[in-house]
Amino acid sequence: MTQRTLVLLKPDAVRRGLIGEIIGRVESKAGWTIRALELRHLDRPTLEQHYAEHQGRPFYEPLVEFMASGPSVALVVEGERVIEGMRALSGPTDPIAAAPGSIRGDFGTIVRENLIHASDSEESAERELKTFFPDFV
Ligand code: RTP
Ligand code: MG
Repeated sequence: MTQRTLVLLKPDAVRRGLIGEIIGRVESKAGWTIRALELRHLDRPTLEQHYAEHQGRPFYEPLVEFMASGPSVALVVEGERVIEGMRALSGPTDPIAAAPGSIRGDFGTIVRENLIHASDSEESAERELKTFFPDFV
């Protein structure tokens, strides 16, 4: 089942020089391809829309601040079961709970600064691809 998903390398990943390392892991998965890629400093309206489900939670405001603190890398990745696969490659939200071998497990310690976002379902992927790459999809 070929799918597309929206991936963001968060500002901590860009600041720490981990773009190549993370993209290398994505490219290494058999048959997955990068269909779009851009270094982009995300603005507040985009982030508020992207994280609307978390509005009102205590971590929402610091999360939006962090995500607006520097450039991210936005990607469209296509391939076999890529939505579930990118979530597995990323690891769970808390990097300390993430297994070594996953991106968050190998490089993260802080829950907020957990390096990467990947769409969590087909519905989220469709919505997020429209938000971040409206001309592409
Ligand atoms: P994402 O949406 O960024 O792909 O991450 P996720 O699904 O694994 O986690 P989610 O629950 O959707 O949370 C979104 C992002 O908010 C930050 N966060 N901070 N307690 C906290 O301080 C806290 N909880 C979540 C993380 O950056 C998380 O990825
Ligand atoms: Mg999420």
